[in-house]
Amino acid sequence: MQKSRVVTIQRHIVEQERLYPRATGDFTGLLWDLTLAAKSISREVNKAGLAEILGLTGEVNVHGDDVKKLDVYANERICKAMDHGGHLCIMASEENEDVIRIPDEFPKGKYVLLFDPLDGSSNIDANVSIGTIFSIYRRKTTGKEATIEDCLRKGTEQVAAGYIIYGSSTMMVYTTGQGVHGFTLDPSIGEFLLSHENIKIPQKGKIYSINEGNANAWDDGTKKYVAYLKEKDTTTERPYSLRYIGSLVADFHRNLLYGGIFLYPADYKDPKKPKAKLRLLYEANPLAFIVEQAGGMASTGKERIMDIQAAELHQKVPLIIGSKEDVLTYEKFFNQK
Ligand code: P6P
Repeated sequence: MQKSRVVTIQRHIVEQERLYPRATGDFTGLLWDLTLAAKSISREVNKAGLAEILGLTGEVNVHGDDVKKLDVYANERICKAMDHGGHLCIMASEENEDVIRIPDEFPKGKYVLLFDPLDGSSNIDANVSIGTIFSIYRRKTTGKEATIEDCLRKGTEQVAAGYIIYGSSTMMVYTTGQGVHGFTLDPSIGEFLLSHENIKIPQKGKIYSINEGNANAWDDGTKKYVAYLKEKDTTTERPYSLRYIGSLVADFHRNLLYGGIFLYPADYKDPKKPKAKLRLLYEANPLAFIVEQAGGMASTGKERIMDIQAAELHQKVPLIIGSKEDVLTYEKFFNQK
C-alpha cells in the first residue's frame, strides 16, 4: 500500500503561502508561532490530571465562569508565544475583558489574532476533550496604534481560522480559505503531521448536538425542529442520534467529520430579550469559516454568522452550524410564522 507523504504543518503552511504570490512569509511565521503555543498547551492539558495545576484559581472571567488554572496557562502561553514575533498589531482573548496590546518593545505586524485559549475548560477535571479556537484578520485601521476597531470585524474578513482539539490525540484543524486541513500531533517528534487533507463535511448528517436540558427555554421553531428530528422517517434517515459533549470544539469536530448539526439557540425565557451564550468573535466566526470552507453552513437561524458586523468584543450569538442541508432545514422551522 502506497505510504502517504509525511507533511508537517510547517511545510503545509509554506505550501499554502505559495498560493499567494504577494505573501511575505509574515503570515507563515504567525501560524508557526501558534503551533508552538498549541504544543505547549497540549503538554499541560495532557498532564492536567497529574499536575497540581488542577482546580480553581478562585478567579472569575468576564463571563462569570470559574477560571481553571489551565485557562490561565493557555491564555498566557498564547500571548507570550504571539506578542514578540512582529506579526501582530493587536490581540483579543475570550478570557480578557479588553484588547491585548503588543508591548512597546516588540515590533508590530499587520495581523490581528482573536482567540479562545481553552474552550470547554469546565470539562477539564472530567478528562473531556477541550480546545483552543482562533481567528486571524488583517489590520484595518491605519493610525499609529491598532485599536479595538481592528478586532470588531465581520467573519467574512478572516484570512485564517482554526482550532486545536486536545482529545485522545491533539489535532490542529485550520483553513486559510484554501480548504480545511487537519494535522495530528506526533508527541514522539513534537510535530503536527497532515492526517486529514481537504476535509469536507457531509451535506446531510444523522447527528444533532444540543443541550436538551434547555428545551423549555427554546423558541417554538427550535422545539418543532428537534421534535421533527426525533420522528421516524427512513426517507430522511430520521430519527437522528443525539450526541452532545458540552465542549464546543469536540462537538463541532465530530460533526465536521461525520456530518450533523450543532445548535446553541438563544434562551427565550424572556421572549423580548433572547439570550445567546456562544461568542461571535472567538467561537462562532472561526468555526463558521472552517465549516463553510468544508462545504457546510453556519447561521443564527436568521442570518449567516460570517455576515454579522461585531459591535462588542464579547458579543454573543445563537449558533446553528454543520451540514448544509440540516442547517437549511433548521432555518425553515426557525422562520416559520
Ligand atoms: P452548556 C463550554 O463552556 C461552552 O462554552 C462550549 O464549549 C459548549 O459548547 C457550551 O459552553 C456548553 O454549554 O450550557 O450546554 O453547558
